[in-house]
Amino acid sequence: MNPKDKLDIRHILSNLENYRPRRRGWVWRDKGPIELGQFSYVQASPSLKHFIPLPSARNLGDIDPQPDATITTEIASGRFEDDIRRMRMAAWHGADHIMVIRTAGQSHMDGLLEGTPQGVGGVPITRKQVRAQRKALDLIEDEVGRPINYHSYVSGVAGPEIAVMFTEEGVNGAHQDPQYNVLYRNINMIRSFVDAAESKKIMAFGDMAQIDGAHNANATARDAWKVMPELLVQHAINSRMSEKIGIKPELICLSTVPPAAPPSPDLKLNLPYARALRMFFDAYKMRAQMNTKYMDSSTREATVTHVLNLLISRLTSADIQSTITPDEGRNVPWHVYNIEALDTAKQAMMGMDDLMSMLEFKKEGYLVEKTREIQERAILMMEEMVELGGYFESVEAGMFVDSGYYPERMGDGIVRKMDGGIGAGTVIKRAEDYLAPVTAHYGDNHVEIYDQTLKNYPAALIGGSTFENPELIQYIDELDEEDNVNNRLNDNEDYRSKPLLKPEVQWLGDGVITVDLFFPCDELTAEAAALEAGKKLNLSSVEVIHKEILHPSEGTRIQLKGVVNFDIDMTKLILPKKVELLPEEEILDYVKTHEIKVVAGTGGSDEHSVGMREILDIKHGGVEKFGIKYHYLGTSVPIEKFIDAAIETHSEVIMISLIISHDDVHYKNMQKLHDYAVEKGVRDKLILLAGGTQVTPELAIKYGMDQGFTRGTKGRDVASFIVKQHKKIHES
Ligand code: Z97
Repeated sequence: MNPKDKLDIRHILSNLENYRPRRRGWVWRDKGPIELGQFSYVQASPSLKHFIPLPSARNLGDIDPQPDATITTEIASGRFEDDIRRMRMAAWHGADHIMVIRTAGQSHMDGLLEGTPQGVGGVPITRKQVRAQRKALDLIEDEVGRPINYHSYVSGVAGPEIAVMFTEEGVNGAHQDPQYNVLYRNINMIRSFVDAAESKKIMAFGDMAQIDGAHNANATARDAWKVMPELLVQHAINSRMSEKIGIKPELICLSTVPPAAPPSPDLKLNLPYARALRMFFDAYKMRAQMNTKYMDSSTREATVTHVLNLLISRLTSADIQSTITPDEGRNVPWHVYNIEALDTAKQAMMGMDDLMSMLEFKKEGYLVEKTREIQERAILMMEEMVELGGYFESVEAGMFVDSGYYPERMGDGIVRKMDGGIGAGTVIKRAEDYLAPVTAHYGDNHVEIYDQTLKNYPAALIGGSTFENPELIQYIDELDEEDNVNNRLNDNEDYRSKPLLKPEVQWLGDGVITVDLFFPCDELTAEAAALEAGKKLNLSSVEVIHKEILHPSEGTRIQLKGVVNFDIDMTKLILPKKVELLPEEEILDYVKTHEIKVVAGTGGSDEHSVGMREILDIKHGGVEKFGIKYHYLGTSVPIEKFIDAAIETHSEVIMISLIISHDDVHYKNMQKLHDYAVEKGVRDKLILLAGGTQVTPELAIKYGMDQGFTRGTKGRDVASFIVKQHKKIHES
């Protein structure tokens, strides 16, 4: 794939019936110290072939250090074809674990779905959808130069069928936890555990990483921090079962969620819990994710909680770092928020690189005592379960997701009956001569009755199953004539094949935009005013997605979403010309023979000098590097002084830095500079340049400058312009 070309979804879909995945199994990142730019990193992984670095990397040689932990992004747009584009963006930002959330309630569907229907809150997981996404990821992993793990769910009444399909299609990881079925989907417990045994056996064969479902107790419990002992119990049940069935311990991942979030004392609650967990489950891997319970509609708040969670991940060495989109609380996870969450993880993790070489945990006191207390409570709970007769009896007794802090019990736990729930009574005992001639089958398959030598390979009786002979796989393209990807692609084809653009948050051509507003009034009035503003802006489907009271009467912030009804014709856009820079040698040669002097400083009452120094100093590749001499006037320099100093020092160039943009003071000062130069009769002899993060070059020119320079400017950009302009003045 060429980074300049869009990923062609029709190409992905073509000949899909014959596509075979390249590999089975999960891949961990290459880990180890790396040297990058001017820095050394310890908890790191090699850089990608193609990447988008953090914005500030601009000042650090555009490096993009990758953490050692696998980084997950969860995608849930409901249209798999749009998810694919998001996956590519996510991979460039550092995701190597793509979790596809499935459509609401797929757990209750008793069999495989086929085709590519649109989903709600996720995509219906089908063979065609999985194959298309794996094929796209195969291209994407080549592009970024790192394996990408593809992941979804092996839960619900179709668990074993899905596990088989995932193994056939090269899915690399899956959630599998029978307790999830029992507690949250009311699927019969006996059926769930039998299905889990079968599913886990298949996942072990496919070398898939398994993530458990304990995080759901955190999201469900009334006081999430009180279920800490129970979470240890849930992890123990699922991981031990998986290990006994044959999943390698290094592929058994505990889904850990910090049970609390600010304004609770976050670390005091979450750190002992994380420690308790890691000490008990040392042999397994930790997959850390955020607690969705505390994700409201503020992306800012979610991001801070995420960073605190990332601190715990670094303090306790998480193996997989999940990133839930910070807009999860609005239930509208859009492209940009996946990327924001990935960048948050990358930024925080690399910012905290090698933290534990500088710190150590106290050997006594609160952390040790609290950790032990949580562990003791978990063991007590296990003991009571054994006394009651086991897991099934304990669920019947409502021991799970009770809002008491065990052994305290509030009597509000989830109660399920052994003979109740979806699929009750569907498990039957295997007959004496039962045989399933398939690979990776759980339990006694009685193969020896048929062939003594094939105990570990019953599928040989039929010449191999689909795991060995993928040509036996039945590929079904579409079942629904209306609800399928072909129709969706035809509907928005204009945005693929014509030069048309529409703003988008998740689906091609969805036309959704968000508007950030502030109204100087109370919350109710502000909300109504925002909806009215949406109408006046000609938006349809207007909705308030977030509000924040800044003060009960002084003001409210509103975030609004709405749909626009226009297209943008790309052919009619006037694109700013890309400025061709002079080669460095040419600039150097010119300055050698033509002395160029600059007067520079930050103007008005502006004290921000860092950006300006970067453009001036040789150290940062500033204009000085090209032989240009400068006279630095300092900060908060009165505008007139620039002109007077230029006259005095016989300088032909003025570089004024203007960062403060409040009330457009930066443009007002540019105009003042120009006017004063005119007044002094020197305007045509001077090159006036203004720079600053809020400077728009076109506007700078409008306000009397020869050129404006904005964020991202390097010394060479300015030196190149000066030389070109100097030539013009002296040649004319
Ligand atoms: C996550 N952030 O990490 P259905 N099986 C398990 C699950 O946890 C889930 C499903 C199946 C979250 C994502 C919550 N998890 C969402 C162990 C859902 C989903 O919706 O019941 O069909 O399957 O996974």
